[in-house]
Amino acid sequence: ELRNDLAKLSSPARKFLAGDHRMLIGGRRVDAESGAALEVVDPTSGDVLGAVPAGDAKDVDLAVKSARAALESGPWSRMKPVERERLMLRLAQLLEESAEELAEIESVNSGRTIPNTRAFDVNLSVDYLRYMAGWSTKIHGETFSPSVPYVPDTNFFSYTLREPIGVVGAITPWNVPLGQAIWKIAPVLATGCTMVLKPAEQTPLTALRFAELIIEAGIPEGVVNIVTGLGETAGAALVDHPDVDKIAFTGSTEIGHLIASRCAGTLKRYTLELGGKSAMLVFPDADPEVTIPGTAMAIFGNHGQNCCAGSRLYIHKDIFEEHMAGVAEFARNIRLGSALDPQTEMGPLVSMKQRERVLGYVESGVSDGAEIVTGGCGVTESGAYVEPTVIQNVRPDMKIVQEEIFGPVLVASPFDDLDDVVRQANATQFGLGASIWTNDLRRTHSLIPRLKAGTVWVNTHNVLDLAVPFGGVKRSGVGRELGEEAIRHHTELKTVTMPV
Ligand code: TXE
Repeated sequence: ELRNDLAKLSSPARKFLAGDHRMLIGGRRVDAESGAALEVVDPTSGDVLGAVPAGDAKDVDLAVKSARAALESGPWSRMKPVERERLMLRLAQLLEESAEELAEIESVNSGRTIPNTRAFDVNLSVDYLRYMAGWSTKIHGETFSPSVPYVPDTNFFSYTLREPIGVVGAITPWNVPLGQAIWKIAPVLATGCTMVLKPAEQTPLTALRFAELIIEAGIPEGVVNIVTGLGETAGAALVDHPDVDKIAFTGSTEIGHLIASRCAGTLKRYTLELGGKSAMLVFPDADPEVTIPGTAMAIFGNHGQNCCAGSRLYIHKDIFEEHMAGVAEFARNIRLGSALDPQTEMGPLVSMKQRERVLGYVESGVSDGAEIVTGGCGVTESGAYVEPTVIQNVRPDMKIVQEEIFGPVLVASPFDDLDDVVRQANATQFGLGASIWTNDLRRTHSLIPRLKAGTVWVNTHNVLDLAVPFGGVKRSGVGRELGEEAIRHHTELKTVTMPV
């Protein structure tokens, strides 16, 4: 079944999809000032699911003003951390109670299966709201005993305060839509900041449903504002707005560059979580029962639409054929289908545009002389499906080895020499993740410092822990999300000094 049967949805999800969708500004559900709207599409069929407001600079300005007011004079600014914690726990509870509805809406809009959206957009988000709620009451500065006083003969006492960074502009992508939004919302709430969220134009629906839960939880008006719209209008207006203190962005490296340069104008703070081309190094001593499904799922999980997807596979030459045969068989056995079909293991990509982009990369690989081992095609005329694809005979300079494809496409090569494979693993502009598959501890420890990546996994890949920092080096990003690092990136230090 390659189309979604929307009649099978639960009645809350059907009701939401059939209703009008509005943005959230200053605690009110509103249309765009211009009255313009954007269509939202079901990628399994290309059918239009509905429309959302096409917000622009005017709406962004209203939203930033309401975030500023909430930061400086609303009840939010006077609230004790323990009260923020209570509101966040209430929000987590409401999300948990609406889990099925939100997972269904997300699946229909993004093409990903229900087990996937339930796990990564809903359950993980519930956990993250709870985890971050705990941080609300644990944010603190440091004290300094007088040590190197600048003025002779006087002692000074100094301490630091960790204060909210201010109004945060968050811009999120479509690969894990609600999950990405809540990665941005939770630290804002924990630190007492306020925000304007601009979700990806392809997948805005769950953020708008979540807006209703934000109101229901009793989060004061203006603390979280959600403006839907295009990147070049609503997104750019948020980045350029003089009254936004920080941009938290997840998306392409290209737009990340643009945002960094625009933020320079007002010296806004920014964190960027950008693209990746994560390498996986497989050694002969590792257990094939672990490495074959492990490396295959590292790329095919979430249809390859993961920033840290294991998209380059380097296999020791002694096990190259065996490992490739296993991965190719795994790929061929993945059941493609519509997101709502319980038999489906992989749904469509997010859009036909993304499908064309991914298939374009496959074609470029073939014309550069690479060989398709399995897959390589689209599946239907109107659905955004791409077969799980494995490619070999690649050279390090090929586009398919250098650029992020963001689809179910794996490029594989054999290696012999350790120094050479480390050089190849590091030889892209990206540095988000890498994984080492071996049972040799000495080799593991010697390789970890040599891999230029924000995360190195050992005998696993793509595993995230909400308490553990996540982010990239090189052009994969700036700063870290999750864990205590997210708190640091949403606060500013204030130093206080007095004579004693
Ligand atoms: O990303 P964009 P796209 C990569 C992946 C994918 C490629 C293109 O390789 O194939 O990017 O995807 C907003 N000012 N990743 O085009 O454009 C946009 O509206 C401000 C990796 O969808 O970066 C959306 O909300 N904002 C990645 C968000 O940026 C702008 C996840 C991401 O869109 C803007 C997504 C502008 N000028 C794509 N232009 C990851 N790291 O996981 C666009 N946006």
